[in-house]
Amino acid sequence: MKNYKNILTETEGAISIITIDRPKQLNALNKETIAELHEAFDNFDKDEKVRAIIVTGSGEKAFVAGADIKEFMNFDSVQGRELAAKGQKLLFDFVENLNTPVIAAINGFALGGGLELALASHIRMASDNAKMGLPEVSLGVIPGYGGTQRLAQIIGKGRAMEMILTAGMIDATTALNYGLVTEVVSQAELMDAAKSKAEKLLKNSPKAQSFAIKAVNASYYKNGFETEKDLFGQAFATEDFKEGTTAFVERRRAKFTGK
Ligand code: DAK
Repeated sequence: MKNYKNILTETEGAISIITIDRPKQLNALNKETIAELHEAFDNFDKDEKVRAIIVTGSGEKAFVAGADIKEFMNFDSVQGRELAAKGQKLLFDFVENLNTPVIAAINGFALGGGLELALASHIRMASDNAKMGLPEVSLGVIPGYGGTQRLAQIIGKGRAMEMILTAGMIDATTALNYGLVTEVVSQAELMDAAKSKAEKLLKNSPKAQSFAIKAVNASYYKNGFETEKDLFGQAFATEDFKEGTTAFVERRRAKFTGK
């Protein structure tokens, strides 16, 4: 297992965990951390034994308190654009379109780029002390890592507009009511709850899951119905499809290989 400077990685069975580990800076995302996250997500995604990835933050206070303000505060518009484009490509769009399902275990503040990382993940759950928001306009910028798009997609335009324009934070109960997270538990229970959510993913076809992720995402970028049809067609050519349908007919549990 590779040693990183700003993140910790571990694998338990088929579940890998990435922990952003800059607790003194409330796990703020600087360029180096984004590059390390890219590498870790990419490596786990390419490892056929890894079937679910949990991303969380170190310590009891924060998931991620945003992009590292100290790093981008002196950037000009060219550097700002470059930062946004690079960050999107390496981390946010990258995670959203990963083949392996990603669960964000939001264990405290998820602000700015931190909430945007959670929004790019496929499943979000939170501890009851979590606070979420996009405070960018309070810093004179706008969310630059897809937050204006993905927050509205997930909780609706009205609520997203209010959160973004007020730069305010919502608590875990409100996030649950908004559908921003699907489960809230105590902080002590969060990782076990995330692992048990991950376990539920393991019995299904990884190939079909990766197609489903692409099909769900497609409607937000281009004609999702066409993409769904393409991927639906492609799924018919997989071994998992054969195994899944055969197991159904034979009344046994499917043994998927991801092929
Ligand atoms: N960046 C760097 N350091 C941070 C940080 C951040 N985002 N958030 C916290 N820290 C650091 C603090 O500076 C402090 O460091 P020391 O002073 O001890 O050295 C340490 O973490 C502990 O923070 P506090 O002392 O502030 O702790 P409190 O409990 O008092 O407050 C807090 C917790 C989460 C409410 C507070 O830390 C806070 O408001 N943090 C900032 C939240 C925020 O505004 N985050 C940034 C969102 S904006 C862009 C693309 C993307 C973005 C921007 C530009 N371009 C393409 C240009 C994205 C921007 C964002 O993410």
